[in-house]
Amino acid sequence: MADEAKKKEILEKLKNGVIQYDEDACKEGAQEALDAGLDANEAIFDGLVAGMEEVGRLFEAQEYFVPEILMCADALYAGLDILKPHCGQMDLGIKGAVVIGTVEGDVHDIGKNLVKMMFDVAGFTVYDLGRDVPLDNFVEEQLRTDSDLVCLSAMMTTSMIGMPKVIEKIKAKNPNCMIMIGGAPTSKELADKWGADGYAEDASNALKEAIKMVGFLRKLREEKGVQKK
Ligand code: B12
Repeated sequence: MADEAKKKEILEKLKNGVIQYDEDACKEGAQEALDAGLDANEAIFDGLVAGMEEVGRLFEAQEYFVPEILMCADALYAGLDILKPHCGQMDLGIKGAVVIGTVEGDVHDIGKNLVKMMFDVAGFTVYDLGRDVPLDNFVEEQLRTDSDLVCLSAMMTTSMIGMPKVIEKIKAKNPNCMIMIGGAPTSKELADKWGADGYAEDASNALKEAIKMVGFLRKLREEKGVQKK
């Protein structure tokens, strides 16, 4: 385990690597984190993601524009590629199947990919539709895979309005599947209003929520004596 000063230095390197869109610094920082025995999850969220939070502030202050942010995202992904395989598997007792994607009109996928990563780490089966996903594809993929959950991500107020449409269609076709939404403009209030079964503000809470939801579904199926396909 890294000492506190070394740990702080590595997390700063990862954070600044994203802010300064320096892919090499992110790759180096990621490798240093692993070599120093830092928890990969911590390096991702307290290093790389903390950097992207600052990038968001720079964008709002109009100091950064889309080209810079694209390079920041590339730098984040360069570090993530190295750290992700080292996020230890967890056995939390429940493993579900999830369809996940970012809704139509929205290409933001960093948050969605972090949520997916948490599901992978917990041993869930994940069907990732990617980003800018046509709304009907969520419905079709849920029916094809008979997944327990569908997770919808949106990062823009203009794209999140697709969510209630998907929720309505899935509920009409398969009321036995649960839907969770997330992404910066969404909220628990919107989830309730749109008839989603869950909401989480970040990736680790998304996993906690998902485990509760899958547990609930399993219990319900047992009570009704329903077999999953
Ligand atoms: C990176 C970024 C981009 C990158 C995306 C790269 C990529 N591969 O994702 C690029 C440059 C492509 C981009 C483009 C645009 N962007 Co942009 N972008 C951002 C930025 C700076 C960071 C987003 C991010 O990755 N955050 C880090 C991750 C880790 O956080 P997160 O996404 O919130 O995810 C966490 C939670 O929300 C949650 N979560 C996420 N999904 C889900 C799903 C479920 C089911 C659950 C439970 C939880 C969950 O868990 C995640 C991890 O903990 C934000 C600013 C901000 N403050 O958010 C703007 C922002 C989202 N973008 C914005 C805009 C306007 C645009 C553009 C229209 C700009 C333009 N003029 O072209 C385009 C849109 C293109 C499109 N059609 O989608 C606005 C949206 C405003 C709004 N409210 O509608 C923001 C908020 C900036 C701003 N303040 O104006 N952007």
